[in-house]
Amino acid sequence: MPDTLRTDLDQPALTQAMLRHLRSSLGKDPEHATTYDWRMSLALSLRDLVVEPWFASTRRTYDAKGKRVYYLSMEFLIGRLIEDVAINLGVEHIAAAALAELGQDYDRIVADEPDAALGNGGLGRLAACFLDSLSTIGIPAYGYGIRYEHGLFEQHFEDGAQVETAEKWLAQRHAWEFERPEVSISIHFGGYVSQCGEKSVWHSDETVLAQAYDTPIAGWQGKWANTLRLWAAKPVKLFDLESFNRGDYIGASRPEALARTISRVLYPDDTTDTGKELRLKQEYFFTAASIQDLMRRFLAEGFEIDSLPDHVAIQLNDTHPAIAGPELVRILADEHALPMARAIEVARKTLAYTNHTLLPEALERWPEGLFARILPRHHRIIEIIQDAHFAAAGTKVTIIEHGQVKMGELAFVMAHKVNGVSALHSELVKETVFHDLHTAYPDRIINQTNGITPRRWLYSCNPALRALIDDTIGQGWAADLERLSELRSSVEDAAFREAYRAAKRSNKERLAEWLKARDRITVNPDAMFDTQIKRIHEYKRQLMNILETIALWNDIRDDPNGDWTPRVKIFGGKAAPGYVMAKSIIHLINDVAKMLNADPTTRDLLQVVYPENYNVSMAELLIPASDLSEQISTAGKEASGTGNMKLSLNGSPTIGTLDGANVEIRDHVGVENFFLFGLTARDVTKRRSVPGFARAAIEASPRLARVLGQIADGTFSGGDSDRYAALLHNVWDHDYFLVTCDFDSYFNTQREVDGVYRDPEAWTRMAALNTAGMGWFSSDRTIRGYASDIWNVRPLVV
Ligand code: Z15
Repeated sequence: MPDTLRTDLDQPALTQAMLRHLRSSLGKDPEHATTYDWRMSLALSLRDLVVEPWFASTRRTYDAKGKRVYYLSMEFLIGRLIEDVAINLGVEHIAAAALAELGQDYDRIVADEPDAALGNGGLGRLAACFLDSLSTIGIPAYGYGIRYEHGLFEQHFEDGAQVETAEKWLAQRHAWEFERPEVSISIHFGGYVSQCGEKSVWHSDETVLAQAYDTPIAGWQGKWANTLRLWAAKPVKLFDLESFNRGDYIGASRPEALARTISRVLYPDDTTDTGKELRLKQEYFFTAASIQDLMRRFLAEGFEIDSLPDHVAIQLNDTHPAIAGPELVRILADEHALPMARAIEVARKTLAYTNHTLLPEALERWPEGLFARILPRHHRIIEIIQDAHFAAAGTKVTIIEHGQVKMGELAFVMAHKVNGVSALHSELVKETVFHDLHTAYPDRIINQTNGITPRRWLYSCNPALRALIDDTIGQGWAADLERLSELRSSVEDAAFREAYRAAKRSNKERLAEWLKARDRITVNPDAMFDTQIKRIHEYKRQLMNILETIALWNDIRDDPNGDWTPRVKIFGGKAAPGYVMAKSIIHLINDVAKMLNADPTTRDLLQVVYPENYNVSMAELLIPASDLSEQISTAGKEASGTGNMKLSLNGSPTIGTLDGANVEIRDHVGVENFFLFGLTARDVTKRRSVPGFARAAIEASPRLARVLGQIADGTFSGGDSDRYAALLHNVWDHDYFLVTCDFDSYFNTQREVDGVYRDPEAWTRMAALNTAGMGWFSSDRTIRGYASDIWNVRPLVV
């Protein structure tokens, strides 16, 4: 049996496979098939191609007795898969031709697939990029997460305000997964712990089943495939017949509804913690299921229990699965009779933790009472872990304090390595959130700068640039992205620059057509497309961007015949439904858009576009079409950013602060190809301690003062001077994220951007040097770093 992809697949074979699936899996004949039917036939046919390399990878791991990596994440923001799988298997042209032969349009079929939106933003998308790289490099790995029935909510605008509706990707069959009814694991909650001699016994009072659904994840050229295993919550008892017979029909289905609630919906908060009981249950549910599952696999291979860290590496994606520490200790000590101290040591050698934020509101803390009620045995084990940590490190850093269980501290103490996600962030982790723990364990914190998969974020989403790169440096760069540096020597070639511009231009036209068709918005592809796409958060400062937009509008109106550089300001992103300030910023952007886009004197020079429901698929369209990348967070607040990498790679120079991975991007693309502005992380801390800093900055900036005055007097809200009162109060009297202090520097740097953009040759050089300099930011490099510095695993394919 071949253990890599069959390359002999031709178009007739794929056509036959699709017709077969249409009949036998969809129950349709071609005459009555809908777009959905064709899309499912294609997806199922492609899935068939992954099964062979998938089995082969499992066999090879088993034969090599290789170490496996388990990536535990509450979020996997996958997006669509048809194009991704077709490209990884090298059959996209065959797929398009096969559909054409069947009278179907490939692009329409691809676009019919709903996004798998099982994540909020950067953290979830990073997990998806990591899955792609793990399979590309050939590291035996499982992604473990939750099969949410509803992914991230859909965003609509009503009179400019965000409203949310439930997402329903599972209203249709999910083509890529295999249901595993036989993999059904009991997860316990509540109850009490009794002592039976030395032994502690947990008597729970609630049980739900975790049922596995597997999606194969094929890497580049299908040489390897790993598994994404997502857990769905099911009831132990499907239906209460007794209640039904009594005539209580709703009561009869109550156990089912209750159990299923655990995997019902993704919490829509990104970098904030709501401290909800159901969230704790979700975290324990998927973590416990994953650990039981991997322990079963480990024990089935007949290894000694002590050798767990030689065969298993568990990576915790943020603190959400931090309960893995006490759960693993519980299994080792209570179920396998390891002495407690030894259990803690073995667990620690197996576990590692990635920190993704310094924002205090993201670091999870549970009220101790709630925690002990839901997980009584784990509560006790955490006390034991804490005592062992006190004894070993002689520190005062607690895990349980002031009636709270601190999950960040727990994750840190139970991990043999803790990593930050950019060079700056990792240093700040040492200096701030984990300062004392770092002093106690000075070798524990390391850095692994984030990366992005070049397959989805260039090769697939930007075919125009892909073709130019192929023509210029040949193929092979998609799995060896540092080769993009070979483009540097072509940047002085006028014909190359002409072709680079043409590729960007075609992407901008593609976006313009999409905006026209979907939202009836007309944009001019000659204007600069200036893009800020990310979750809406005060620290990311979309507010500063829209304030700068208003200031520019004022300047243009004051001098309509000046030498202006036409711009389209593009915004994309969702706010957490409970995040009032972020929703107010969305409303303001939409209000400003309405005003500016209707102004006949300025609308050809400055336009604001905010398409609703930004998601992975929209990103794949916006990023290749963008000219300028907005990465303007308050220095010290964005742990890394990964959209910054996607935009730069696709030829959008950055206007940005020295924050997160911006610092390293600037080093790689060259400081002259990056528009730097603003306070540094150290300046920020200093400035905050100056009383009245915001008021002072506003009074020193007539431009900013004017803009704030216009918002206050209702210029953008139809005369309603109340609408933004809270937002304005915040800017004048609080401004924690220093929008006021960075405003002038940002405005002036934007005018520098205008100047360079007016010189197409200079701009193209800069854009192309961004592409050429970004090779290091492949998530393949990141995963190699984790493999050597944290997991101690080696790839099984070369
Ligand atoms: C999230 O998307 C990120 C951090 C978090 O703690 C949570 Cl809960 C969600 C983001 C960071 O904000 C971003 O800077 C980083 O690039 C991304 O994680 C991946 O590391």
